[in-house]
Amino acid sequence: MALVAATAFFFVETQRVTAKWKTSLTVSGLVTLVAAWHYFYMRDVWVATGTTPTVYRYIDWIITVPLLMVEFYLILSAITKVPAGVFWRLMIGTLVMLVAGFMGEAGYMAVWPAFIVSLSGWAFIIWEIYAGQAGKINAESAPLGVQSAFKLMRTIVVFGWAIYPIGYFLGYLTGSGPESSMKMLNIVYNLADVLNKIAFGVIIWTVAVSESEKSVAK
Ligand SMILES: *C/C=C(C)/C=C/C=C(C)/C=C/C1=C(C)CCCC1(C)C
Repeated sequence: MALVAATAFFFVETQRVTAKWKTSLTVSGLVTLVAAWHYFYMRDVWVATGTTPTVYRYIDWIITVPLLMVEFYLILSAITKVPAGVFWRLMIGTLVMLVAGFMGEAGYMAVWPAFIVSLSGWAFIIWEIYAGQAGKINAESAPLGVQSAFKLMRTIVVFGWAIYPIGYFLGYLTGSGPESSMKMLNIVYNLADVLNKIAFGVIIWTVAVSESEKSVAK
């Protein structure tokens, strides 16, 4: 329900910001919309079968995580010209991370190797937004307001996103009973989504509003 409310908020607030920031806010709203919809499916699976709704969770992630990654590209594009390579590196890292994670969780691959491959996809994304071209463009060409939003967003990608591999580890790699660890896995993933989808969107909203007000003032 928080995801539904956040969706309404982001869409309505697009009216308040200048044209080049509208896309970023629309994407934030799409992320929470797609996730809310999948949570209804996930809840039904959980209630009906008592099992982890892995397939719906990953259908959600394969749509929403690339959209979250695009936000880095979009907020930089709102202020300067960004080469397409930045976009593609973020997408490739995301796909490696999610496809390997799915194969591990769904039983198509052993859980440990899948974990390692998935971690390396995530590491690649982190490298791009800190030390790679995306990080450099931010440091060199972005106004201060955008820089601080970019930095907060990438902190979320490190610490907020770390919750998922921890959940995977607790759910699959600790060797406790499957029943109790599945509950843990789902609680951890659910809480992580609140932070990484709603709070992430709110950061973008903050910079979109403040940058828009600046350009109106000028
Ligand atoms: C809105 C949903 C988000 C931001 C989901 C993010 C998911 C991850 C960062 C998942 C990462 C994983 C690893 C790094 C290793 C283990 C397998 C995953 C897929 C849980």
